[in-house]
Amino acid sequence: MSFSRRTLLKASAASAVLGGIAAPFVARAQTAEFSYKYANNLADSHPLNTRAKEMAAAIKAETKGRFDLQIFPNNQLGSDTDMLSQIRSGGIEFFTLSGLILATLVPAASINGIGFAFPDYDTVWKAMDGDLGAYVRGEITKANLVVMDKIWDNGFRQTTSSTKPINGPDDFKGFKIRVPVSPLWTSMFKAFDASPASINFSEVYSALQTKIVEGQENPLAIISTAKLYEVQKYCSLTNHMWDGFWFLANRRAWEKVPEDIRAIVASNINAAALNERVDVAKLNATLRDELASKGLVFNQPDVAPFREKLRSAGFYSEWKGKYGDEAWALLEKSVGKLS
Ligand code: X2X
Repeated sequence: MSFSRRTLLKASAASAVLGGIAAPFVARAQTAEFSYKYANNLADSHPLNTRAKEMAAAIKAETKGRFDLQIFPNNQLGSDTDMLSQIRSGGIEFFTLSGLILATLVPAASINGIGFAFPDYDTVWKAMDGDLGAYVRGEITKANLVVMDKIWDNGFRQTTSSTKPINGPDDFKGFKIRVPVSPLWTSMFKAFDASPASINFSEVYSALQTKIVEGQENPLAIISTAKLYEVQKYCSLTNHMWDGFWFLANRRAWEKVPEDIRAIVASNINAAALNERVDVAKLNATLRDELASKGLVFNQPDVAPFREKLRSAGFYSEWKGKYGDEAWALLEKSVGKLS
């Protein structure tokens, strides 16, 4: 037994004897009543993690130290695939995951990622804070996970490459592109006749560096914070989908927490999501110049031919069939007719 552990045991033995004098202070300084892990796949410098740190401090203060949220950024606890199984088993208590990847468990959760569906952020937040988001959260709840009300922003996704810019759908033909582990992503790039490879984000930098793939697609905030510009040459502003992170909790762990503390935790998480959305939108709007100065070559293709290619490949009708009429109607109510 180590010295410090022995000392601690002595202190707690003393606390049992002394009742309420000096020892309770020792006990409280050691551990919070709830020490919960929150894991994610993003760099420490991404606004999701900056806001999460702020949120964890607020939760600690408002619960008077009873709830300690420990953040594990940057795939420290494994890939998205690993973390999804850990949140289900209770190995981690909280996890933010793209709805498109969550769709490996909850098929409806990828619906916001349908290619070229959302024209802008106003439409995104109206849908995700409205009926469409409520529908998806209902499906997530049925899969026995807890999900917070507000989805966090990942952003509109752009395409990067080490070989060539993407000017139109034909440039995707045979293009070796990394996509996250998600049926919708694979289906969409197959519809472009690209050659998509499912790779967890934890492996993306090295997959690009070693040229296992030519390109990948992500919002500018990630291209910047994960330093993907170091291993990519071109950035084509394809804006091909909007992606967000659902803030998930393990149900058993969540239900163990008394309701008053749960309310504090949930309201701080949802408030942080709203702040993070502002940060990410700002970054995605301003990073182009900064990334260009680091050597990325930008182009802005017309999106109409990409959309037409997806339509003629049967992409929209295929996915309408998969999601079903109810979900598809909610999507089209927000974004207009797609198929
Ligand atoms: O894996 C990705 O590309 C990322 C970081 O954007 C997601 O989590 C979907």
